[in-house]
Amino acid sequence: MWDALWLDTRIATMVEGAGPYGLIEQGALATREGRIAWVGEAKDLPGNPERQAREVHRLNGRCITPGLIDCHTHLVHGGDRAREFEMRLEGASYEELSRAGGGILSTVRATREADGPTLYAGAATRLKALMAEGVTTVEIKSGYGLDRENEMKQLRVARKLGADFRVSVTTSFLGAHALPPEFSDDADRYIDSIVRVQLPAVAEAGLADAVDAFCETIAFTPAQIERVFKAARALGLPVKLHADQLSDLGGAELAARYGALSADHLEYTSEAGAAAMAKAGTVATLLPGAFYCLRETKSPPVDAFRRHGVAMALATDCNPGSSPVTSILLMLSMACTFFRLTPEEALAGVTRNAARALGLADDRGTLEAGKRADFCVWNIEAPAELSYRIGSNTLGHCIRKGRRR
Ligand code: DI6
Ligand code: FE
Repeated sequence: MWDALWLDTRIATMVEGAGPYGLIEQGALATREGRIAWVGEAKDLPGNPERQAREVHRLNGRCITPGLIDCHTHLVHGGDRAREFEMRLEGASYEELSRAGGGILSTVRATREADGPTLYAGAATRLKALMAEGVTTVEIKSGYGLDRENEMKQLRVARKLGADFRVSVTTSFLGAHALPPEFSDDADRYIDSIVRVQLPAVAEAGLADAVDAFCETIAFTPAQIERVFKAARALGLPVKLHADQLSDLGGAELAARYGALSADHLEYTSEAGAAAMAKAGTVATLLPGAFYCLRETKSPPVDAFRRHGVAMALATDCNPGSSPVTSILLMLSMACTFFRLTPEEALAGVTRNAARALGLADDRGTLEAGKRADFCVWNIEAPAELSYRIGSNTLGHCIRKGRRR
């Protein structure tokens, strides 16, 4: 006996190689104990639906997709950067503001000043906005504390959000995000503190599921990041990288060399970088919100990713500086319009490939028997509408671990 069965629905399973969207036109999906027990054509159901499940839901042809996964956010942070937004409109560049001690460091000041409950309240508001559009799994980075105590404060808030809300939270330790002022220009000494002090404490407390870093002229060099990645590897933690966002420092190649789950941004990634990522199975996470806010004109090399077979994920990069975005659906639209992704690629980017970018592909990201019963019921008839519409939230409701949220 199944716990519940959904009928009269078009199911975008997003299973790779199963045709466009892995679509099942007259679909049926059954759950048991929080997992998908059966999914397929309704006509192939093994018996009378009403006798097979305790509850039967008929959806009138509405679409089901996997629960959406936002695989790159900086959701937990203090303050905002609305003033910086005004300054950028008056002509200052993101890099200039950063070099003048604004940018990431202004959020570091605000995050250090904020206590846990304050950080929690701000992040909870943003999390609810993501959940309202069908997000069932979200990654949250640290990176605005930049010392042991404050990085751990951010990560604890992220864990608490995952415990309190009906959403799965994965965390990434991003100590190598910016150089904090107390290390005045001695980046190598700061990297020492990451590998000797911050990372061991974070790992010991079980606060990080992955380790991330920012490889950029305004952040850290590949050599510095290698030290962080080696330390992560020694602790058994997978790595990710903010790579090639503003310039090509070989970030994609660096991420690939360390078998990174994902390399993110990638506007300036070369063909060789794409090839290296393909070989390593590193996912390309595209962040159209940051591209849009920084008025970037160089698109990530989507054609090269396709040719080499690099899986592409999409995320909000929700952060107070370069991407104050809390709409995952808007990212689908922007990825199609700015980067020329197909609506199918865009949806794969927030489901199957986002799961891969978090190392969760065995458990989530597609609708298949055995995977977690996280899915969305949409008030749409065709999955392309998720990318096509702008500013309309067509979510009907969301099922997480088999239960309506
Ligand atoms: N790239 C980003 O998009 C965020 N961090 C990073 O390395 C932006 C962070 C910020 O501006 O606060
Ligand atoms: Fe980011």
